[in-house]
Amino acid sequence: MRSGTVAVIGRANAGKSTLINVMVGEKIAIVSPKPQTTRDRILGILTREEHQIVFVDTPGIYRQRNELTDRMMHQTENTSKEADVILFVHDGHAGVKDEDVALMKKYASVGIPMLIAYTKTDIMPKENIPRDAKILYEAGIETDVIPVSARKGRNIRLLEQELVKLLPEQDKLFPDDIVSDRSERFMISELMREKILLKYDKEIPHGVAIVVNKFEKLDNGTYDIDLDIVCEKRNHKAILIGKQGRALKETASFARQDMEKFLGAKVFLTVYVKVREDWRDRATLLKEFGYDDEE
Ligand SMILES: Nc1nc2c(ncn2[C@@H]2O[C@H](COP(=O)(O)OP(=O)(O)OP(=O)(O)O)[C@@H](O)[C@H]2O)c(=O)[nH]1
Ligand SMILES: [Mg+2]
Repeated sequence: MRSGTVAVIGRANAGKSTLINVMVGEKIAIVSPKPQTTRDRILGILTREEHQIVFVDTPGIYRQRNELTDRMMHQTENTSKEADVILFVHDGHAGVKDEDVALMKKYASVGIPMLIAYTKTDIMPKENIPRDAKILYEAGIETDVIPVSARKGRNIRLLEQELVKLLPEQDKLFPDDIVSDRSERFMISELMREKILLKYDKEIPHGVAIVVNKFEKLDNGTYDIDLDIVCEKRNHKAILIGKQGRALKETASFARQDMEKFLGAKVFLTVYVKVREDWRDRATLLKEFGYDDEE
């Protein structure tokens, strides 16, 4: 059978995590309209009788510089060198800029087979697809470009077939029933972060880390979860909590509903907001919050 790893690379907010969730058929990574939603490398595993694709979701390429984003970019770089295939995800509805061409060329020259998924075709004029394909071709990009829409499920199977053709002949890397390498505890903290990304202006979520202090399944099947939302500034804490705690209550309730869906059980959720100034630039705190440099 064919099986192997596919590094999913692209600019922040291109639609990488959404595409992986749709291809795997389960939510393995959180999604939001803000850049830098994904902070870690996350595996999403698609197993069929005839093949297995191990998608490696990566933090999107983005300018902002701090110790956290440096680590994120480091992970993306390493992932792109170790995979069997690179799937470069491009946000089609944003057009094609010189920087896009430069990035595509960079990854095409790594020496690993590559495909370009030109996504979000559901929110752009159809005629842009051949126009942009021509721009890419004329700019010297020889990689195959597959127009897709994760939201509408367009060309998803075609993309799967094309990826499989590029994978090596080998046994499965993971057992059939595993869809991700991440724990329930990790997903819980990510779901909390996703709701903050959706609810607040990006300055706040970019400075937020989630620390799960307690994750316990009780005898009656319900979960007792206790977590901290760590933010960078006192005024962010005030905004997160809101008047009489209303904002926090709302965000927590929104997160809890998703956690219950994910765990298939009732959840008791306790949330605190804490301040740790400049944690994104402090190595010990990054480690404490789970943003470890594995290499
Ligand atoms: N209309 C439309 N929107 C999409 C599609 N795919 C993703 N999106 C939206 O694009 C935004 C970004 O999606 P993500 O999947 O979080 O993007 P990402 O590339 O993983 O972003 P980072 O993790 O920040 O690098 C979200 O608001 C998605 O709902 C698509 O096919 N069509
Ligand atoms: Mg992502």
